[in-house]
Amino acid sequence: MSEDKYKVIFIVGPPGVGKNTQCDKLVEKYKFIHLGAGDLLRAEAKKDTEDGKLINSIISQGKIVPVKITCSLLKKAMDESGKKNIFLIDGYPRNQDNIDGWIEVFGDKYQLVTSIILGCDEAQLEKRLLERAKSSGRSDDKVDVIKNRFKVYVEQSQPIEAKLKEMGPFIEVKADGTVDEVFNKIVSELDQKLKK
Ligand code: UP5
Ligand code: MG
Repeated sequence: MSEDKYKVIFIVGPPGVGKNTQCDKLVEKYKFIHLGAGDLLRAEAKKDTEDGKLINSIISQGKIVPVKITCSLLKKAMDESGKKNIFLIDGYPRNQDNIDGWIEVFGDKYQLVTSIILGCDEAQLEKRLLERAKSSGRSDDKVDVIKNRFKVYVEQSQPIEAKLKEMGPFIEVKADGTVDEVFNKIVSELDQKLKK
């Protein structure tokens, strides 16, 4: 692995599939640096700035924020934390624009260790999100916005999973078991990728 490159794992999948949940466990085990694209955007949305207002409005409709904003937040967070370990980037990329913007910013200065692609059927995910909605306080955890997030996932995010598979190694896991079952499946494949 070249030391001057950003080492990256992308973890993607539909709303509620367990990206944050699995990232918490992966960080505990491997000490990766977790960067949730949605978390960074939600933090930025709290600011009383033009970008903040735009992000707020886009997230509350379940649409995708322009890549310039998301990618610069990711790059800033990566540079602030140094290249001490692999960056676990959660919920990004989610459309072709996100991939193009990433390549524009990072060019050949990154190494894609692997993508982790999670999947699960919508009915189960909707149940999880509606349960979480009772306490999450997220503006997008509402029935109609959840439906739009799924629609955006199917129309824009799912199609670019094929691109991720072309960009580097990948792990594909059906995330419909318990949290630990899903984690164990990821770990068994991830350990192989990290050995290479
Ligand atoms: N849970 C988790 N795993 C479980 C399991 N195996 N069995 C049973 N329950 C399980 O989990 C969701 C809920 O399910 C939790 O209550 C959990 O306990 C339970 P979580 O780990 O939070 O799932 P996650 O996949 O992280 O779901 P999230 O809702 O965060 O996914 P989204 O992709 O919708 O959200 P994200 O924060 O990534 O993005 C939000 C919005 O930001 C997007 O809609 C978009 O508007 C914007 N955005 C961009 O525009 N660009 C980006 O690059 C990123 C985000
Ligand atoms: Mg999440």
